[in-house]
Amino acid sequence: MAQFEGVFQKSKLHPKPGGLMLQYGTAGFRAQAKHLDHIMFRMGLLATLRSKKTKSTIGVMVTASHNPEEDNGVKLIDPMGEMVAASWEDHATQLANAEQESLLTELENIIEKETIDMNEPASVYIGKDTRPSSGSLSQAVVDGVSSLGGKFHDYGLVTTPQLHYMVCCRNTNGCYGSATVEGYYQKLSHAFLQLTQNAPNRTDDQKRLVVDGANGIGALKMREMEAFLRSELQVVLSNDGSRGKLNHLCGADHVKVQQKPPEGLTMGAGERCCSFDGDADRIVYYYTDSDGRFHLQDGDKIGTLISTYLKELLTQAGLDLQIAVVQTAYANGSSTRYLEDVMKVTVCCTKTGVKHLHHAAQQYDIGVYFEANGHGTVLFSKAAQKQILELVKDPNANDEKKRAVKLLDNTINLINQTVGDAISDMLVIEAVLAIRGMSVQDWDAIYTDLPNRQFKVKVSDRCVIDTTDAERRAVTPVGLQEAIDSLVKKYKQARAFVRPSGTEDVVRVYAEADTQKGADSLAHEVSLAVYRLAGGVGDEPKSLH
Ligand code: NG1
Ligand code: ZN
Repeated sequence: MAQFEGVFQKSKLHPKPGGLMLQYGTAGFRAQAKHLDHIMFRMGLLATLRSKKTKSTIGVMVTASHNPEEDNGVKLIDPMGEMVAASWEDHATQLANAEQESLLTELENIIEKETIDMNEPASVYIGKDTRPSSGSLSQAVVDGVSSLGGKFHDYGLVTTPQLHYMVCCRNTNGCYGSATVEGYYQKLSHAFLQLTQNAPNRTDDQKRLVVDGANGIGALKMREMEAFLRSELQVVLSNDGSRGKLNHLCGADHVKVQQKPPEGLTMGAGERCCSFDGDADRIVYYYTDSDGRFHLQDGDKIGTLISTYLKELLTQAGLDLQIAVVQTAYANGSSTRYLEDVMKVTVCCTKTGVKHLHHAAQQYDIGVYFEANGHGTVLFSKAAQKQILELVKDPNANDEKKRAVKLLDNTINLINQTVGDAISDMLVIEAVLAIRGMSVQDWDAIYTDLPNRQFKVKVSDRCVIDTTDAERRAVTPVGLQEAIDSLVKKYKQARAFVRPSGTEDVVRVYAEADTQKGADSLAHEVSLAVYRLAGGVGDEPKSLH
């Protein structure tokens, strides 16, 4: 234990409140910021061990994404920029919950289980969002890394996807790009400018985009990036953090869940608008029509737009690559039907949580994955990228093929393949709309969403709900699925499911039907079934109407 004396001494400065238990959930640890100092120190320790184990740089991002400003959280990033391996999530939970006196024992358990050579060097990249608590919490991560003798690079304020990008750049020795914020802007803007050359004669109106920065880090980074885009995208930035509170009545999550525009945004009729979330790894688009009706283009519409565009390019380029769209149970039924029946692309459904979608997307030549809430990206297999690059260089390819494959190549460079990225996704969408000469209304008209509603139900223990079939059916408690089935039968084109949240202490209820009234009423009836059969607490769920 002598080698860990420094850790032991330092850990006293980041004591764990006795009895506090937290779990590494869907998106790392999340809680009120005041409970997280010891977690950050310990995640600094764990990232250092992970770095020694993988002989690579590991990332630690301090953020609570779309949660309220008072919360905070932390996510670990693996060598290729992906979420940390599942087995290490368990180590994270163990280490986080060890009482002060057993911290070193827990650390040694992990070292032993993973056969880590402590003589290996370690390198950790650290980033943080704009929350007031993020500064001191990221300092606690630094303390953790240094107390185990690891090296760190603190990028300070960056979006979550920027940090994922840096980690990937570092571990591919620059093949993915240069590991600086400037390198990120250069790579993406270069690809964007190349793509928009295929859409000449655009008016300033067409280049204009209203962006809701959720009063967070995405707004700061958009400002920095603007000059690189050379007016090919003319961003009108709102909720830039100069006045409003982070994620408060704004941001992608608010817009998606409330199905209405954020506050603090001036929207002209028909004007293209988008919202980032608090750490800029999610995006949704929207507009209001001339009757003042709000139209949302969520992750499903984004996935559809991008996969349709890519499929068309593959056909033009004559490339035989399999493209698939990965969704979750929250995907609107209309989007799934459109993709399968009209576009004839493979659709696959996974459990909620980016890591599940990411993993499924890796199984295809081209895997487009988006959660309905706007988190997503596109993965190109190594073989697919190789075929595309070879065709780019092929002197015998005809003009149509050449044009298509160049577009594919630039699109690959514009996409942040490590993780969903609001800025990168926004640029891809803007480029696709420009190249295809589509307005936001044309995009919206690809298919019509089924009306839907999401509710939350508080229960005493949300773990009593166990699900199967990519969370579309409840296995326990007894009788719940039967109750849902018979409720669904009462409505037309209806579907409903329930699952315990991985980020909040609630059960989530989702319903869709042929009318909004039907979806609302079905969601309410299912909420009541959850409340009654799964140990609801507090007031009974109330009807919206
Ligand atoms: P939970 O709380 O497990 O539903 C939410 C989102 C996920 C994902 C994570 C991480 C919904 C219904 N769920 O998970 O899609 O984004 O947060 O941020 O939107
Ligand atoms: Zn986020």
